[in-house]
Formats: sequence, C-alpha cells, structure tokens
Amino acid sequence: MFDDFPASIDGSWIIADLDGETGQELLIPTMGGDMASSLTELENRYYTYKDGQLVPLGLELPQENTQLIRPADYDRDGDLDLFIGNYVVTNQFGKPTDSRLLINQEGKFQQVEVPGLAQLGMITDAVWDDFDQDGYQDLIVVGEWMEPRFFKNTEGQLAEVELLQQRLSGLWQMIIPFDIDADGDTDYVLGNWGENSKFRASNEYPMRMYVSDFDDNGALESVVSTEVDGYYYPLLGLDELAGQMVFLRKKFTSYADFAGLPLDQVFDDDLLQKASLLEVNILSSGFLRNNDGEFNFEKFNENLQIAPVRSGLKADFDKDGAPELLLAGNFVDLIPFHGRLDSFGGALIHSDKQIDLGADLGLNLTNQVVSDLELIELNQESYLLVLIYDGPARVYRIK
Ligand SMILES: [Ca+2]
Ligand SMILES: [Ca+2]
Ligand SMILES: [Ca+2]
Ligand SMILES: [Ca+2]
Repeated sequence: MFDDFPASIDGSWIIADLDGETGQELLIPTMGGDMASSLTELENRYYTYKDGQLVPLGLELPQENTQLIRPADYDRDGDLDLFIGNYVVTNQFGKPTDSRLLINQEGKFQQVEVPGLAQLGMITDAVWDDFDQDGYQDLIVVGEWMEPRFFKNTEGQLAEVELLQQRLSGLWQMIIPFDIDADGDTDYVLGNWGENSKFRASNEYPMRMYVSDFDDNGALESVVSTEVDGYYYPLLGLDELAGQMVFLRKKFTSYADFAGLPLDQVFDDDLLQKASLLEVNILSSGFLRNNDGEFNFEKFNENLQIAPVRSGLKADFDKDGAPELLLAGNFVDLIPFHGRLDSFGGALIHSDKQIDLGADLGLNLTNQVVSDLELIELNQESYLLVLIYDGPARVYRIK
C-alpha cells in the first residue's frame, strides 16, 4: 500500500483562522518540555500573520511550556476558540499543570474558568468532538499519570462528566475519534506506553510516582515505584536517584546497602507521606468503545503493545470509501533508563476485527521514533508524511 519516497520537513505549530478576518493566523507554542533550569524563562509566542508581517496576538498567559493547542468554535458564535494543554512546569516534573480554555472575543482571547482544567495534569493530547451529539463540540483530554477526562459542552458551557466504565489511569500519549466497530457512534483510540517496557502496572498493583521536594532544594523530585511479589521497589538505581537527591548518597554508602531495598526502606515514612502520589493502573494501548454514550476500554492485541503508541492518522488509505486509522509511535529515552522502545512498525486499523501491521503494508517504521503523521494531497496523488523525532522525515506514496 505504501511506497517509500524521499523528502524532509520540520515544524510544530498550527495555522487557523482565529480573528475571523481574511487570512489565517499562525500559532507558535513554546515546546519546552522538561528543559534544563539554565533556561530562564520560556515565553509563548502567538502570532497573527498580517500584511506579510508576524504580529503578536492579544494573548496574555503565564510563562509555561505549552504542549498543545486545539482550536474549535465551542460556543458556536462563528470564531475559533482555543484549548491549551500543558505538560510540565520546568523543575516541577510530576506536578499537575494548568490547562486553559480561551474564548475568542473579536480576535482577543480571554481565559474562561472551567472547573477541573486548573491542575488538569501532564497533558499529551486533546480532541474536540461532539460525543453527546447535541451539535456542540465537547472536549476530551488525555495525559500521563491520569485518566482520560471528558468535558461536556452544554450550549457553550464546559463541565466535566464521568463516562468511563473502569479506572483508566495511564501514560496516555494520544486520542483519536474513530468508529472502530462501524456501528455509527464514535469510539476513541487511545495510545498508551505499551506493555514492553520496565514499567509494570495493574489494578491490584498500580505503578506509583511520589512527587515532592525530597531534598528541600526548591525543585520537585519524582520517584517511580513498581511492585514485585507484593512489595514496592524504586525503579531507578542508587546512582540515578542520588543524582537527584544527594542525601541518599550519605544514607547508603555502598551499593550493597541499597540493593534489594523496598521503597519504604529507601525513603523515610514521613517523606513518602508528605509526597503527592500519582498512580498508573494500565499501560495498554486500545480503544474506548462507545456504549450509548459511556465508554468501555478494550486493549489492542500484543503486536500493538510492544512500544508506546504516540501518533495516528485517519484517512481512507485503501480507497474503499471508509476511513482507516494508521498508528505509529516508539520512544527514545534521554537518560539510558528505557533505552530505545522502538520495535513498533506501525499498524493500520480497519476495524476492531482487522488490524494490519505496517511491515505487511510497505511501511518501514521499526526503529524510527515517529513524532507525527500527515496526509498530503498533490497532483491527484496521496502521500503519507512521517515525521521522525531524531532523523529525517519519510514520505510514502499511497497507492
Ligand atoms: Ca467561538
Ligand atoms: Ca456536544
Ligand atoms: Ca462505534
Ligand atoms: Ca478505507
């Protein structure tokens, strides 16, 4: 189905008509991630493109590392409004960040208070979709160390609703609306971390992250812990932990002192007690099946669990008149903890009953960390653009 085709491209911004006048605006979010503290301030840059010039948009926001911007006319007054999702505050990894809804008032944006959006969490993806089919776009937000969160839009007022039929705290990377069972209602495909990493999580023994300023240095540290035989152990070794928290070096003068110790013997009880505790009980990628407006999670088969699933593209790849959903992902760690989780070669979802692997379709995405998938139409031909995190992009002609 896919033909390799050489090209390269880069970019991480959105273009949309935000002021209702002619032309489109360009939004450039600051994608800081967990940058080094040597960066003093990160500034969001929102521009409108007018008369060949980039003009700053009327947006007053706190300094933050914007993860994503999702435009939609949620109040149906004819102009695009914005959801802004944030992932992490510099030096505060693990602290839930504020996300924001901005209403468009004749080209100026004002923040709207929505209960639950403040400290929503470590947001990785969000989608506007009319899940209750009342004509107003509702909002679904996913992130790490949190459940998918649903915000119902009642005639321009957002309020959180509980629509999940089980507990689904995950390391969610992606959400895409897709009627996977072709019954006419919208289901949601969810990319998660997968089941093939050093992480372990279950309902009985969720993966845990303790977040606190353990060493009183003004920055937060996080300690991830998983269960083995009924006990919780730190995931990282002494060197990695002591790299963040020097007091551990004094407490454990040899590796032998540290080896095999459960978490509650590495850290004093009062330190763990005062920490914020976040949990993950599911690492599987899968989909939320729509059951009359409530959602039941079903996981994908093991071929789709071998690495994080982080991007997707819905299109009619086989030109049969119905859309398929192409999934890709993989991950490369900045520290050697995970190494490369990159054995997922992509998959094309026709339905919950038929999923083809990328390798069988001419895609070669194994060992590639895919950051985005895009469809390009050019001269009556369709091309798949695959953006690669740490290498040149790839282009496939769809035949
Ligand atoms: Ca609007
Ligand atoms: Ca709606
Ligand atoms: Ca459906
Ligand atoms: Ca199709």
